[in-house]
Amino acid sequence: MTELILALDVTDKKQALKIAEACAPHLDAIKLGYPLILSSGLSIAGELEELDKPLIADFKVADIPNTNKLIAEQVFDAGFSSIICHGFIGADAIRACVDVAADYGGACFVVAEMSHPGATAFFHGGTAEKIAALAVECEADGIIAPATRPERVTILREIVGRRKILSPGVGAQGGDASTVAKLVDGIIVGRAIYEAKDPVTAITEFSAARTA
Ligand code: O7E
Repeated sequence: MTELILALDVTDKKQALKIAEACAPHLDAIKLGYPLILSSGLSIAGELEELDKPLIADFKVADIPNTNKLIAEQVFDAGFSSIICHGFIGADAIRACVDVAADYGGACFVVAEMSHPGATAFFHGGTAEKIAALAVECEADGIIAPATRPERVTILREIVGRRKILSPGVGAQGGDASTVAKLVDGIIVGRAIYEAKDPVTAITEFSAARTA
């Protein structure tokens, strides 16, 4: 079954913890990124650990290998089980994240193509395909590919084979959950869940789409 991952981009810590607690039983993982971590601190990961759900650190790491290594160590020390890095940074910088993830028994996902309209300016024309191939070469656990462009996910799937594809862009950005769920290993949903009047009901709808 395709995993359902909540993008917890809520900047009020209390609100974030409340939503996470209500939603956790219906989720496969929770993704935290700059919005919540900059407002609440990295220690929010420790507070979410008791929900017993894998935590994905979405810092889209994109620095030199040594800096990436230092960032990844902080992330895994804080209790995350996965890290996301950009792919355009090249093999050595990706490997720095992959290696730290492996040392901690965690996972590293590489952004191959982004979901927003402006992403086509740089990711199209062969770049996303190159990044996907690089992710495989670097033995990353998987890639990030856009739910807003299922036809691109299909192309990237041919490159990464059985490696995982996690896909953001469902809901608020227009991606259709049932279409993309057939193509990927995990859909990432943010606003359509955390801004819903009843987030748990919203999750139920996305869960149903996964099996449709
Ligand atoms: O549009 P939403 O509210 O459903 O949120 C989508 C989340 O996925 C949000 O955290 C955003 O930063 C992230 N995301 C994209 O929307 N598009 C991308 O191309 C990549 C990501 C992302 O999460 O990258 C790493 C997984």
